[in-house]
Amino acid sequence: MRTSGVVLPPTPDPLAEARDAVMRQPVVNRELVQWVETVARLTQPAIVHWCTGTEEEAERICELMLRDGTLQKLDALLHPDSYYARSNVDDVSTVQDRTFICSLSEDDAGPSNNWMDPVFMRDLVSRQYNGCMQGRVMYVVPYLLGPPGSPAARVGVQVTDSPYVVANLRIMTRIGRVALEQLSDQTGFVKGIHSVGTLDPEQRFICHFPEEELILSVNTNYGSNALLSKKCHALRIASVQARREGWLAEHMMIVCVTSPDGVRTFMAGAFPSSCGKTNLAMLLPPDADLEAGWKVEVIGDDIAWMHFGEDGRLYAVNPEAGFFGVVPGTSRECNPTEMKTLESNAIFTNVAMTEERSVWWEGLDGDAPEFCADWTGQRWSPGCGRPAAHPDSRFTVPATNCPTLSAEWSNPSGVPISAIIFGGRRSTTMPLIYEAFNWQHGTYIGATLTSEKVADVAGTVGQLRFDPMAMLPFCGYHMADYWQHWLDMGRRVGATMPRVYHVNWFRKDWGDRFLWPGFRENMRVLKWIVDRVRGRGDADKTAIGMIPRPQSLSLSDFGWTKEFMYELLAVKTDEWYKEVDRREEFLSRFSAKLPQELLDENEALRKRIQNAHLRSRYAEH
Ligand code: GTP
Ligand code: SPV
Ligand code: MN
Repeated sequence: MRTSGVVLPPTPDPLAEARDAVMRQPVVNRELVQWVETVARLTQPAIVHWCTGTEEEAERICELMLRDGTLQKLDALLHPDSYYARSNVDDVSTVQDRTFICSLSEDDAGPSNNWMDPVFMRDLVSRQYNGCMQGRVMYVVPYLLGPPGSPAARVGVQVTDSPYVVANLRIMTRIGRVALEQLSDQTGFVKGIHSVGTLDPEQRFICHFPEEELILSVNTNYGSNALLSKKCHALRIASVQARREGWLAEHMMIVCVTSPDGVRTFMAGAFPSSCGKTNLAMLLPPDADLEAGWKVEVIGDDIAWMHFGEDGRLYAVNPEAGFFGVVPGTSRECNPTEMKTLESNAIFTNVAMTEERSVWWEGLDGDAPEFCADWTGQRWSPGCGRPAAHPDSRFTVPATNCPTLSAEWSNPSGVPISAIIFGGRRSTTMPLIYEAFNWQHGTYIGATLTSEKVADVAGTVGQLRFDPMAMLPFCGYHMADYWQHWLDMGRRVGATMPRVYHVNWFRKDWGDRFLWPGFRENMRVLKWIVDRVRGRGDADKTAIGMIPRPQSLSLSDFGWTKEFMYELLAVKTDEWYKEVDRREEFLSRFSAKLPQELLDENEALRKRIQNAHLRSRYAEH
């Protein structure tokens, strides 16, 4: 019996091979075998390849892609074991308008999701799948989300005709044997089918069937449209499971902050896409803090699954095993740890490639190359008027590449979370940091999280968008039910919820410059949070929440003026009046199911701002 392999000629009966391959796996799950057979009958591949996750398998798959030009090898000295890839020019980001929640009831998807009838959608996508893998390989990729042996871990199986997806999934999750080992004949698993198809953006569909725990994706080969383990499974499907089972599946990074006395504080942080999770997770403390013994370590950079422990606290695991991070803006100056993480074993997609087979992007340290090939393959030179790297170009690297990866990252029990941090890009209104009064207030702060749009291809910069808990594109069910679930979690008997914070690294001065240096200096904010959760740290009670006194952030060593610190931490009532009105309008879009508590919080905030305004007027006279 020959082993399955991508370089071998087509077998006459791919299904027989699938059956044989799965019989050689440690556990046989009949449902899995039958499902794979059904998919193969529909898509008609020449070969069915069950991924085992070995080095040799990865090498063979990459070899195949080097030959057909999907991948290019980067210079072995500059970027050991790293590859360069380009996606189709109209397949470059996740696409909200092609993403569907196909729950049985439209009301379960809610106003912030695109809903489609599950029977209609399954039929439509199945027609796209019909014979779509003829003459090619169908890869079956069992993957594990979460640390092996963890009660929080879940299995998914993605069937795909894209070797590029297999190579990325292998970095992003634990694939092959380790996943099948967690799968007995009784355990359920999330099913995902993906085909590159024609890449026609008009026929692109990313569909989620929460009741069936099924994901269908077609005519795309980029990012989490195609790597179904990430947003489709670990957030959209998992958020539905989490609600049903009493846990949280969140778009959050996870870090461990160790203070000089050796105490570890675990924090989770939800920032909308491209707003700083990876950078905060890989934060290198300023030299003075390093010398004093402070340490920040990564547990996750994008997704957190949080379950109650026996002590009533929330314990987080990172379901992923790699980072799929934003490239532009990454530099040694801003984030040396992130740059070290990228040194080897990386796949870069949609950045620019230089003559010496190195990569380049906007924001990288040093000068731009005289010329290079841009993300579309065209000749590029500085000043030509186009970016060389696509604004959402990304890298894929194994988590173990990161020099500051915490030993706790694969702890099956997860880590106890003391603080949840929300933050978006706000040029006004939001102070550097504030603390919620309690869980309900924190839930309200998360539910009304906003961010200004960054420069993208559509070119609508600066527009303010609500992105509740950074989950707007990723919540697999009705947003108001999701807020209710957050409130219910806090009311569970014996629950000790984390404290909740809101940060803003992006407040600007009159000259449109960032007030705050950000990056390594964000450590000052993390240290204040550590102080607060340990019952210390000075704070003033304001209308919006608890705000640090400037001295408790030790800002004076910046040599900044009082006025400057005021700009950074001020709560300006005129700005907050507008904010409260915007929030009311946003919350009311979820009217029928909206928890009353959130409206109450908004009204209470309005009153506190009015009172603060009156007090300040009174003080003036
Ligand atoms: P997703 O992977 O899309 O979920 O994004 P993310 O939240 O992990 O964002 P990431 O850390 O990759 O940051 C995205 C962009 O924000 C990059 O261009 C960074 O340079 C920029 N950024 C991150 N942290 C800071 C900061 O503290 N200050 C400033 N000014 N920019 C920052
Ligand atoms: C995000 O957009 O939040 C990402 C990138 O992390 S992707 O996984 O493609 O959605
Ligand atoms: Mn993300």
